Amino acid sequence: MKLNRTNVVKLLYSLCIYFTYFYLVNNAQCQDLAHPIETMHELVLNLQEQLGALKAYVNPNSSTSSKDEKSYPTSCLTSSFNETCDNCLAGYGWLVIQRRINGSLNFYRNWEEYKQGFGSLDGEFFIGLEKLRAITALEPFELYIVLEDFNQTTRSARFDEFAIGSEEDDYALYVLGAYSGNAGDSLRSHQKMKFSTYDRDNDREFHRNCAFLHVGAWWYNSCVDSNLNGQYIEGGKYEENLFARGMCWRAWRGHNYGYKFTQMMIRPKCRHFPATFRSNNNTRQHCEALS
Ligand SMILES: *[C@@H]1O[C@H](CO)[C@@H](O)[C@H](O)[C@H]1NC(C)=O
Ligand SMILES: *[C@@H]1O[C@H](CO)[C@@H](O)[C@H](O)[C@H]1NC(C)=O
Ligand SMILES: *[C@@H]1O[C@H](CO)[C@@H](O)[C@H](O)[C@H]1NC(C)=O
Ligand SMILES: *[C@@H]1O[C@H](CO)[C@@H](O)[C@H](O)[C@H]1NC(C)=O
Ligand SMILES: *[C@@H]1O[C@H](CO)[C@@H](O)[C@H](O)[C@H]1NC(C)=O
Ligand SMILES: [Ca+2]
Repeated sequence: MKLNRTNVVKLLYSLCIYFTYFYLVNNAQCQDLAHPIETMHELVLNLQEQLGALKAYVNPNSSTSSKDEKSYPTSCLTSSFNETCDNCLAGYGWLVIQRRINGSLNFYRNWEEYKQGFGSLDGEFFIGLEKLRAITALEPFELYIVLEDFNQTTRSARFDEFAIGSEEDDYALYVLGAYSGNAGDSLRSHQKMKFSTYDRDNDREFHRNCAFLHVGAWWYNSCVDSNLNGQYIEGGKYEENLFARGMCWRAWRGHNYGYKFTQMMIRPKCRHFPATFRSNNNTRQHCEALS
């Protein structure tokens, strides 16, 4: 995109719509905004693209929008990114943002990698904090976490609102709505915490580095009730001296158990999703059998 007069006008116009939109959302939480939101979604994504181009124009060497950047999807409503969309475990329209299946991918990574995202969409991956921020800023989202242990039991935790801050806020977990589910709420103590990686210590532990200590990356407090980006530990149970270094979720199996499968998913809150016959049997085995 060239920085000419038309484009600048377009940009300002988009900005104007952007802020009007935020005003709307903040003032009418979940009234029927589905249609305007759909339109805004497009506009905002468009705007982000234009801003990227503008940045590249102003300072060509700082270009962050590299060509080899992975095109992780932003929505499961209009597109057919079927591998990152889950329509079975918890009903329709869930965008998968994190998945662990078999420990084949290293999740002990630095800030930049967590910012950009890593892994492959059909296996283990993390979608990236920058993308997660951009998506959850668009409208209210809910979060659904699926955990499966090594005994083939599945449990879940759902939060009726979820959003993270920008990089200036270190992607803090600043919105975490009401919990429901049967895995217990092991995210609450991480609410309002900033994201930390081993090379970016934003936790509340003064003298120690939680990401380093728990071999992961998370919204560490001081330090953990959950650690889903921790080490993948075959068999689940691990020794006490490895305290909470696995992918633990304290409220279900405690600090010293790592799950076989985890999946974090988000979905826009203010939509009318079709009811689904699949949603009342939320095990991975069941979903695989259906597909
Ligand atoms: C951009 O990088 C190139 C090569 O590294 C350099 O020659 C050029 O001066 C830089 N331009 C700016 C605006 O920093
Ligand atoms: C995704 O969709 C494509 C084409 O619609 C299909 O070939 C592919 O098998 C699907 N992948 C999965 C994992 O469902
Ligand atoms: C882990 O799962 C991925 C995706 O299904 C697969 O490609 C890979 O081969 C698996 N690795 C191991 C060690 O089982
Ligand atoms: C899980 O499975 C193991 C081995 O089959 C068994 O020893 C253990 O009691 C089971 N735990 C639970 C909580 O079901
Ligand atoms: C749930 O899934 C299991 C495993 O596939 C299956 O045996 C069971 O019949 C399903 N239950 C319902 C209510 O669909
Ligand atoms: Ca610290």
